[in-house]
Amino acid sequence: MNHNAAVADRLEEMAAHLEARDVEYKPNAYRRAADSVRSNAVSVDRLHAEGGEDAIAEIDDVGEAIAAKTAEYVETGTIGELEELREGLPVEMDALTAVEGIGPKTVASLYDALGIETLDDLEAAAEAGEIRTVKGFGAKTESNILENIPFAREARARSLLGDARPVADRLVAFFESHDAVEAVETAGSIRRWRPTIGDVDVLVASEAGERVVDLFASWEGADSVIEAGSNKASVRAEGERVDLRVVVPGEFGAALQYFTGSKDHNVALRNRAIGMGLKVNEYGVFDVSGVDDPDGGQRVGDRVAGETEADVYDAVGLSFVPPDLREDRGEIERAAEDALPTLVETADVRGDLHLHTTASDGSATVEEMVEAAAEYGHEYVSVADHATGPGMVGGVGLDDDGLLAHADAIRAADDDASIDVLAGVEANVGSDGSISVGDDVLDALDCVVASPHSALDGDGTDRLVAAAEHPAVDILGHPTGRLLNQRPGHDVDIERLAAAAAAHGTALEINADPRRLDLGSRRVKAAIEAGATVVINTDAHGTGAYANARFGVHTARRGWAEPADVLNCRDAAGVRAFLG
Ligand code: DGT
Ligand code: CA
Ligand code: CA
Ligand code: ZN
Repeated sequence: MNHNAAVADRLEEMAAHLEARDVEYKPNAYRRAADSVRSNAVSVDRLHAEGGEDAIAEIDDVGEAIAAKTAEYVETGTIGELEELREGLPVEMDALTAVEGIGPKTVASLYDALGIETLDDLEAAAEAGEIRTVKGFGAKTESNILENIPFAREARARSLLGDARPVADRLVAFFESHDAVEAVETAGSIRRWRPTIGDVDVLVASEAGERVVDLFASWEGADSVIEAGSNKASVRAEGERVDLRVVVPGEFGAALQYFTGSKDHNVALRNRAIGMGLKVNEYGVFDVSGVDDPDGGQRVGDRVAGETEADVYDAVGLSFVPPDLREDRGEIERAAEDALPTLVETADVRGDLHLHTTASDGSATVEEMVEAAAEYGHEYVSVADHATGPGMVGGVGLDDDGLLAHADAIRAADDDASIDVLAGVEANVGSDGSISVGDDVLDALDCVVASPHSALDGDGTDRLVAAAEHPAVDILGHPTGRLLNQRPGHDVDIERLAAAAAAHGTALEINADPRRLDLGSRRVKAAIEAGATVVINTDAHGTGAYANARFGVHTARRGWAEPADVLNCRDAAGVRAFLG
């Protein structure tokens, strides 16, 4: 069993309940612990079995108290304190806080005043005009809530790539270690690295379908079996639905191509094949030019490909299309000309220009973050702690004097470090596009990230263009401000923004935090076509977060980015030249 996700979900729920009851500091500690537990490579179950609470407390950001609660969950399946909090506020916290504009404190107010426990309750109260009667709420808030409920409902049906991907990775590793399995690959949206995932698809090549299905059902990661047949099965694992299909090795390539999708990509591929007298399906590519009824069966005509995916693409006259590109955004035409981009890879990324430390809301010191970056393999980092300004709440963020003092500390750390350490900042972009840090301070820093943190609805183009044009701004951080499954963020005329960014030497961030992935891939593609440079930053708030770079890299790949389009694929000298 691996209960990391279950524990993380519960720690987050505890954070929300504590926040709802106005407890200070603890909520953030619980959230940081939740992040660390979720991404920890070793299961809390194994740590507990091998070393009890002490071993669990070795996880970053997990102190004694949280380790004890984690152990309690592993032993009993519940956390007593959470049960008490739930009794005091018996609401569907997750569902309600999924509505944009509703945080834990609002949930508590609405429960206390109107007894709202569920999304349905919330909707009914908003429709009946009851919410505006609660102190602190108005008609405008009420109509916003009503408007945002459908988005929240829809979002809850899909999980974040960052949550689903580790489950898929563990399952693939599990199958790789078994003799009955000749090959195993992810398929579907998880293989295409979509930012949200409906279900996790995994494909196995084997002559022994039933044995593989049995293995799957006995996998320690599986919490329950949803259905199981002779060559396919579905389980629930860490909250994700996982679909397995087993095919014979000779048809693995065709099946992998088919089940990777996307549907639109496959339709375009099949239509191209039909024009060539070929039929493509999950069993292979068939020459049906001499066949009277090509639809007369699944395996009609002469089979010309199917064992590998590359053969399938080759048979229809295409170069191999990386899964990230299979969204029917022009990749078939480009593959026909053998002119697909050479996509950026995780190994091409040489540094990170947006990370936080204990000087703002990070969980590690400058020295710890630098050491972890060096261990991860980075050649340089830029420390970009928050500046005060619009959107910074709870006293997070440094003022101008604080930033200058912090820059001195960062440069001192640079003197002792094996990698290049730049002194930076994450400044706030006001709703008018102004930057929340004095110009003289900006000029004294090596790398200025400017990000919007407030008023993130409506069209943000003017605001973002103004920030991109500011002479001291080097990077526009998480430009739209979207939070996946939570809020859509700004609309933006990406061509106009990209043109301004290109003209003023400002890079557009692909924020690799799996809750953001902002810019998203369509905008990345448009921005690059308009001549902009992008940068893949993790926005790390702890030492474990550098590994999130892969989510940003795949977002870049889905946006057709080559290494030359990505600022942090350059060496330190190249980056410094860009920063000017
Ligand atoms: P998801 O799970 O909603 O994030 O998205 P996918 O793309 O993983 O979709 P899923 O799990 O329903 O199916 C996996 C792949 O299998 C999909 O990308 C294409 C293929 N596929 C499944 N059902 C159909 C179908 O009815 N028609 C076609 N053309 N392809 C299908
Ligand atoms: Ca799927
Ligand atoms: Ca599926
Ligand atoms: Zn930010």
